[in-house]
Amino acid sequence: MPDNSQTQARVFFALWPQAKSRQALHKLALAIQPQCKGRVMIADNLHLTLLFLGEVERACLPQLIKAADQVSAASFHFRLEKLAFWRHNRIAYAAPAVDVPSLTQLAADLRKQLKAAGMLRKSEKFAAHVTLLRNVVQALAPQPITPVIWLADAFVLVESVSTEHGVRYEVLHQWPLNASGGK
Ligand code: 2AM
Repeated sequence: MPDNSQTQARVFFALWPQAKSRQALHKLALAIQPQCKGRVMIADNLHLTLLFLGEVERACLPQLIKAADQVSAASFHFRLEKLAFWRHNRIAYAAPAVDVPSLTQLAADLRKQLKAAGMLRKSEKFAAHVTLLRNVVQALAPQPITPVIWLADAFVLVESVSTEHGVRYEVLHQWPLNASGGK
């Protein structure tokens, strides 16, 4: 495969958990691994994707950042309360048990701003989840978990860099979500 990494970056927007939530999620992943098998995500890589873009020209990153600058939202808390599995991509994930309007709105706003800037070709429907394990062998029944409280006080633009040791995520830009939601 040609190496386009000089000119292209594989990017996505996400929320990154704070230490306490990250540790709780990682602990959960380790606890279920013996039953479902699969590869436990590195704790530092745990995140919730708001919008996956895929490969973009590096030259377009400033434009992307400018578009996301238009998003304005207040910080909010939400709870991850269930563990579930997707068979199509063999992942185990944690997710909210009910829709979180602030989270759905944030993902929708980002999509809207990027679309308006002509930076979005197509994107999948937003499904709030945090991938805990990949290559799951045995999907378990969906189940409630001890709620993991997450404070969303910033969102980030992240580059997914492939290395010989696996994927590394590099934060390219961060947008704080302020207490009031104003700019
Ligand atoms: P996943 O964890 O459910 O695979 C970086 O790959 C992040 O972008 C992951 O959170 C991944 O979700 C998400 N993502 C969404 N759509 C993707 C796609 N088409 N290819 C790769 N990752 C995607």
